Amino acid sequence: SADYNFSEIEPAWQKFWDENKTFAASNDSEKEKYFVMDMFPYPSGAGLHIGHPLGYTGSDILARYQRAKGKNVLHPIGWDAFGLATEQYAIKTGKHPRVTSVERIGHFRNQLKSVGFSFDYDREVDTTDPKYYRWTQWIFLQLFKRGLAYVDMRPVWWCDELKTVLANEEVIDGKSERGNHPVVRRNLRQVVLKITEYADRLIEDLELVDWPASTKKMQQEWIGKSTGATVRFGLDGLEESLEIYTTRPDTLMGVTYMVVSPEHPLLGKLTVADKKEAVDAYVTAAAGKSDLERTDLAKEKTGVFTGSYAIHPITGEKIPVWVADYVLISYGTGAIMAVPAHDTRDFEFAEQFDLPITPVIKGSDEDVLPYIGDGVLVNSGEFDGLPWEEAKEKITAQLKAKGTGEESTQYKLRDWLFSRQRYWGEPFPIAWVSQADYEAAAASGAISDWLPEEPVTYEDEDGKVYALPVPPAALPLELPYVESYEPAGTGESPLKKAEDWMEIWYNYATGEFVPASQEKPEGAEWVRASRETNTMPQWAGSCWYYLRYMDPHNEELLASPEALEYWKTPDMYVGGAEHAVLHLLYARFWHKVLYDAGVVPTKEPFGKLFHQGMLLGEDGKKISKSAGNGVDPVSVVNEYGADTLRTYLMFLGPLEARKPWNSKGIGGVSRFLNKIWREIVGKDGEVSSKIQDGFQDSKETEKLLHETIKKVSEDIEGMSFNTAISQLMIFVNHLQGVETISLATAKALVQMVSPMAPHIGEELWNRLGETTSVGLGPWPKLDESKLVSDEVKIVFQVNGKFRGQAMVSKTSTQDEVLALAQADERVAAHTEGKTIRKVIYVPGKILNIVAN
Ligand code: ANZ
Repeated sequence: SADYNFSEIEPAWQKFWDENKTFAASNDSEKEKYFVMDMFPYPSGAGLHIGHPLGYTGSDILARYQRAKGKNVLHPIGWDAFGLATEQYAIKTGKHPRVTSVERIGHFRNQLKSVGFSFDYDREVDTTDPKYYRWTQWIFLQLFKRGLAYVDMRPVWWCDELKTVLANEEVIDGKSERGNHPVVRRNLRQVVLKITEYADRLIEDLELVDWPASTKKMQQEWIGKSTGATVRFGLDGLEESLEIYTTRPDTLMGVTYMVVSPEHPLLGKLTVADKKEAVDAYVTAAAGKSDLERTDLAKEKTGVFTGSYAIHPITGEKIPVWVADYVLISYGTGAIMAVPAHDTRDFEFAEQFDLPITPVIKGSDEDVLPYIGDGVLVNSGEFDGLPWEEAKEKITAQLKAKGTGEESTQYKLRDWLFSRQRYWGEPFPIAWVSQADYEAAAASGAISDWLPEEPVTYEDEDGKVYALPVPPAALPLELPYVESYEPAGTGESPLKKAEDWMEIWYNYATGEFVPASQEKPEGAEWVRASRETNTMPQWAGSCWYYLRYMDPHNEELLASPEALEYWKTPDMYVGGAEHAVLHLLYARFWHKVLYDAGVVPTKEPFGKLFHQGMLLGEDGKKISKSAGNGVDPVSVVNEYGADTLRTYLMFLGPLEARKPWNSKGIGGVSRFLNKIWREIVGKDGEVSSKIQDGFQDSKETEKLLHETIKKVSEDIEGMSFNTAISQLMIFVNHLQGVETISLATAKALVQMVSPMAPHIGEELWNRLGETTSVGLGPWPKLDESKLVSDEVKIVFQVNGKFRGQAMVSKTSTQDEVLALAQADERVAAHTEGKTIRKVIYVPGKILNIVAN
């Protein structure tokens, strides 16, 4: 039709892309590769959120641009479909998560397609597909055999209402972040991964990646490496000593009291009879608080004196030992030496309980306490006058000589609690067996490659049980179907209900199993076993999905070595900063394990990372259901078209900026696309008569065209899409004012618009006579020589006086310039009726006519 009718052309081109697999990446290509990836969505009940097309449009523009530039582009999508969101949606709707997952994925895929993303849908991954999680389980076995997995009783936050364990980050003021329900500490058996073994590499290798500085810093702080000393203080009247960790051994002479955390194993012994009641009450109260609350600087300090004293390792003085919840059991040794003169928390505590405050570091005369800065030692006996850095070493050395302390490095990073008491997750590929059966399996050699040096065990009611890995060839270990997947109130996984799966006769050589209720099959490899009741957390599937995209249908390997070598890692990874810590840290950890295992050729999974900023509601507030300030991308597509939504999302401001949605501006972008349409399509629906094949564009048009090619290309590569669009707007405005344009220029315009607005791009490309997809290029070629103008300004003078000026070609002859000058009205007015005596021409500057 003659008019821009997005609701007609958009579905038509989407169908074309689907049918022609226009955006399929090839694993067998001579072309340079380009891998651009989004953080994949979890297809929850709510469907597409405006934040999805925001980031996804940015990466899609980049993908389309690189494809048009001739690269072999891998731009995949997948579904992070295990986890709480899907499970809860299932519980709410009464439909099994298997069913709802498939439904939600289908719905989500359709919504994404309606926005016109150039994903290679043949490479979709779904973390809940056994063909996918077979490899998630396989990677777990890699961790298992390297001794990086173990089982432990862990105090975890338990929420009765949600019937689940929560992470520290999910607990705020003793309530669940979601729903605000009360939480309690509970000891549950957990599978734990030794991410702490990789702490140093996870810090060091941040140097290898091109990430936002703030994200690198957050990773560093999360790992929280600090160096100091552990010091053992003797205890008055007790055999044990109290070990503390400090980053400031230089302040040892300023210790005026000690603190143990409420969970400290020595607290019972330290507490004297008449303090017992108060200490017990205090410990109970502390159990209900989160770490965040306990260490909150703004909160009033609380604590109780235990009645016991520690002995200072240098002075031999008696120092009171307190219990207080600002000391956490999970960090250092769970006990501290308190130096109120130089530590803010200790200072507040000392003020609160009237404990002595002894300054031992002097910066200047005006130091106010607590003084946190550097300086020299005072009130420190033999160490007086030493600069603090030197004092750290001297004091640590003296402690070491006495055997009461040594240098020590601590990390905030804890081992990764890698299990959930939930149904909708990957089953652990292990079987719990007796010690005798474990030893028999080990001796048989059947799975010796996959056994850790130290067996993974835990203490069951009936004794110790041992974890045998499922032979990799028997993977996946499929999640059994259960009717009722609601979590049990006991903290046990609903998997317990799948009794025929849980209690089994198990063949350790083949991984086969039959229900324990049946007769034991023949053969020495058949042993009695139980499955693990926990499932993996949702992080598992998202730790390695970028690798599966490279070779998603491989039945033998996670991905072929050739595919891994060719695609390496994403050249660009786009996603929200909310994943700056955990997802990225976990994925980096797994990647390094796979690197150590020789599976991947690179040390880091994501060389380049970009965070899109948060899109706020029209009211400038964070979009939320309760605020009712959401923007539904699908209704914007229906009203204005996907191309307008995409272009507008990018035009709102820098992609990385946090900014509000503004429905007022969308009409302007819609008009911009209409204007482009009008430039190319005539009133009769044919190519506009303004466009002529072979026409020589004016110098001005040529120059602006090449300026636009340069700016749009550079801006897309630099993820600066709003400025690329502005430049296109300038160019289109210019073209509007021009009578005729060449077909080549029209095509260049269409090509440059199409990464942002691909449907109108395809349509106009096609109408201009092209038969292949605009997405496959070619991208317009920049001619640098066109950027510099070949015209110069010449000033016209008559008898030495300024009478006018004009732009003329640098190659113009004197006669040509003179003709131009004489055509100028003001020059003509001063030469009229006179005789030209002489012409003085300075090329590039002036033309002076001497006349009388
Ligand atoms: C004495 C001291 C003097 C300290 C001073 C600080 C300043 P970072 O740097 O974060 O590693 N600490 C140690 N273990 C703790 C625990 N389990 N819970 C709460 N606080 C703990 O922090 C290390 C410092 O935090 C340690 O150094 C200790 O206080 C405290 F002028 O020891 B310091």
